[in-house]
Amino acid sequence: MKKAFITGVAGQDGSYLSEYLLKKGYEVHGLVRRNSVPENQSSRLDFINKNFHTHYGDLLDEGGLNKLISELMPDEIYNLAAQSHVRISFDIPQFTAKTNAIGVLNMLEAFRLNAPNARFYQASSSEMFGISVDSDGFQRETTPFIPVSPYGCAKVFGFNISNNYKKAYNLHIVNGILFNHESPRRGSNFVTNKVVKTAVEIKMGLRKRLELGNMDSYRDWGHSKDYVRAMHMILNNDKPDNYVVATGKTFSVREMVEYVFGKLNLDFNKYVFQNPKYLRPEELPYLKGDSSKLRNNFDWKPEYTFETMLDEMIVFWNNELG
Ligand code: G4F
Repeated sequence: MKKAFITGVAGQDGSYLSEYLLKKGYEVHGLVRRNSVPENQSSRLDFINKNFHTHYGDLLDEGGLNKLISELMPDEIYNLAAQSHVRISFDIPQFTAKTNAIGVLNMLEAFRLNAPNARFYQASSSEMFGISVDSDGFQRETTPFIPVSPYGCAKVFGFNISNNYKKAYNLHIVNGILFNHESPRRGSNFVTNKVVKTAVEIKMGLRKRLELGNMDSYRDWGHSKDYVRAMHMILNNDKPDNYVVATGKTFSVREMVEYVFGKLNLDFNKYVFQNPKYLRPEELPYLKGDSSKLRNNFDWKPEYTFETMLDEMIVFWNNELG
């Protein structure tokens, strides 16, 4: 039985990845940051079975990471934990940099010193590209990074240090450069789930308005379930390498809002307003990923479309709130 260790296990991707690996027969161990509201730690983990175990810890607690990895001796390590909200990274830049940059280094050291024969997946992000776009309108593995947020800057460090460790110490380390990915399990302060949840509340008469920031940015939105499959494939290839994971299609926030409200037979112009508090000091205006490298090397393509992903989220909130 293969053993996986996942940091950020209580998050959207951590929970879907755990389910995916448990189905494949893995023993799964997850790192959970202690929170005073226990439901916040376990709400996405209700699939718990006998091969699933959680451990308290934090990416900034090197001693704890060393202890856990030396005790567990996992075959696969997925470093998904992060301060994952881009706008909030402007409010807490030092904490974001510590967690998303030094936290990666702490994990790499715990892995290198205790379980160097394991394989290590680093959750890198399309936010690293920032304002950089190739002339054909795509971002890909060779596109330079020009990050525009403390989050993006810290993720670039995580990407660079993991590549450095791979070469310097001959370790099996891979990066998935994931574009935005959503699901009913997405935190409701990210734009897709905020829009879907609030639109359903408006439809039910529970709310009157939706306040957003910039509606003119474009994102390449996929589904988290499709993307955790890619994580596993990338890590299990014998040649460690870095891959973009994306749908190759881009939509503006406004188009996404229009689709969701339209599905609920609502005219979004009547309900959606801009609130400057949701604007960012610097915005990433446009993302569209070219995942040809991944698609040419592996049997991967997304099962969800932009529309089926949002439809699933609408059904979820209708059931949850209904
Ligand atoms: O949903 P978002 O907060 O996602 P963002 O900033 O693109 O970051 C996500 O994707 C990254 C991958 O590129 C990940 F690395 C990162 O961890 C995270 O998962 O915002 C999407 C867009 C932005 O342009 C934002 O300005 O929606 C715009 N937006 C407009 N109004 C809003 C809002 N975003 C949020 N969160 N809340 C709003 O009210």
